[in-house]
Amino acid sequence: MTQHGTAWWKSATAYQIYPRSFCDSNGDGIGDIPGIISKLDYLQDLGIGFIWLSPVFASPMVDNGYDISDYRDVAPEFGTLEDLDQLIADAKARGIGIVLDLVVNHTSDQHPWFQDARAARDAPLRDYYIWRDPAPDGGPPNDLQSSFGGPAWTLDPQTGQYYLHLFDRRQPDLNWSNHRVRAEVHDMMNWWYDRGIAGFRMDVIDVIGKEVDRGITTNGPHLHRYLQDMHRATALGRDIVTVGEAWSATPENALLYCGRDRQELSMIFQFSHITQSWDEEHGKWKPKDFDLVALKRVLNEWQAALAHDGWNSLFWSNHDLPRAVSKYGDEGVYREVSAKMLATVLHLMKGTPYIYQGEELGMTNAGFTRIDQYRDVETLNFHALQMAAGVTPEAFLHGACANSRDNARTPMQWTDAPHAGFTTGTPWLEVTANYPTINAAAALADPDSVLAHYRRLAHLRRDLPIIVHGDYLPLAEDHPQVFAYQRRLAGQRLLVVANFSAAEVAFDLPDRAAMRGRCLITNRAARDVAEGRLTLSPYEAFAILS
Ligand code: TEU
Ligand code: CA
Repeated sequence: MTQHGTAWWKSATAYQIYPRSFCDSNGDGIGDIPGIISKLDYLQDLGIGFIWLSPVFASPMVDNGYDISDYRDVAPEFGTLEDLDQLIADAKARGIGIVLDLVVNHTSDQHPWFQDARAARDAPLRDYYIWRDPAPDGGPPNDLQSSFGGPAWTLDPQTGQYYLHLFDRRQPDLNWSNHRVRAEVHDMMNWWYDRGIAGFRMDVIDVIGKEVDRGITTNGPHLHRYLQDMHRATALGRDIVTVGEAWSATPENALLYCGRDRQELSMIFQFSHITQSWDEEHGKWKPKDFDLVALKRVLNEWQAALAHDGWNSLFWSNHDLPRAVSKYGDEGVYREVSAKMLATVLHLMKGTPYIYQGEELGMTNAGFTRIDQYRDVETLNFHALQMAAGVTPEAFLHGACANSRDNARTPMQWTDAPHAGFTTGTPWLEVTANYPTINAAAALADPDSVLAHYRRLAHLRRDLPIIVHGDYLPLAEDHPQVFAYQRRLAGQRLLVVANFSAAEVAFDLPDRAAMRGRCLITNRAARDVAEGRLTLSPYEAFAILS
């Protein structure tokens, strides 16, 4: 095993916290850092190795903190810098690292840099952002579109030029081709590293190398040079983890980000298993069922691409996506068993698994059916655009109910008390109605809960090198209901079989995969033998080790 092979973040289970919705300590309806500190015992008991904390920095909160106005301070609704230092220290004392969210493709329009830049064409920091003259007809310089709908350019009347924003107009893009911008980011990252954080998750990092005049945003010509410069200036000599959000990444270019000789990132979040179930034309706003064969193909391709170099990050959900059990499992009678099945399949693959807060309880989509229940800027922007384009409110809400980002942002369900024990005040976003049954207190009291299953998986990963380092061999790739694979390390073998359907399924295990051993984990009756024709219960999943 090489040094690279034994990095601490490979045997860790990660946990993502969306601070606004995790735990409110002071009754203002907004989750905060003292609230997170009060739940560290819960997270330690779950067995996690690091927390990815969505942004807690000063922000006008247009995009819940993904619009930062001061990279070196904490938003008052989340607490103080001292609270964050305390969180870093208290987590470290429990063997948990804190990974902060690096949102540097753009700032808030309230950031002092943008305030300076927009004041005049010759402002000292003008070139920190991306400005272009209007097209001859006065319109935007080109037809680049914002991820949140509409043109990616907004005219700033003060100076008569357009500025670029790949997200909301209140999130202007930084000009990464300016070396002063890059140096500012590096300084800021080192300032945080010196405070003891364990790493950074890097927001939309695949767009920083853009060349807007050629219409290139993702995977631009300068991307990897910037990432290598960043690594050299900040990460070198530190034992940290970095994970880049890269919607455009493919198995073909993945190693450019995370290959061992690249000196760029530890791993990336790739999204091809997510987007394969999006509508080709209307994206996520027109819900489509996922196809298990396609899903397996994509995940298996990523396993193959990073089999000997690089590293996968494994996730079903995050703060931008629907709840895992709602999307890939069953919200009804099989909720718990299907949530455990999904966890089993994901956590026993090769890579670092990420649990999104509440997933370990089998939390479900919000399922809001009225537009006034939504708070997410992306949902509200698209709603306005689609209404203007003549889409019916029902059609839009049908899509939002399945895929709006607010589905995963409802408050964490701690207890069966009012507002799920998240707050004593009024939560900023409605609590999901099922909290009296789905909550952490109930899960902690039940040895068979989804939570207990996640805890087992995290502990197995810590104890068994085959889960971390074993080779991955896909099985039954064309089976329409079953996800199965084998892991191998030295003389050991691990078999994982999962039924992705609510029906009983007959599954002929290939002879080469037949197993007799020890049942490591299951959501049904224990099996220690698997050979020949297996009859799998609805959503059954098991793993056998020999
Ligand atoms: O997300 C990137 C991004 O492209 C998403 O907006 C995505 O297109 C959409 O949500 C898919 O459902 C990152 C953050 O994770 C997100 O929360 C931010 O809003 C966005 O960047 C801008 O910072
Ligand atoms: Ca609060």
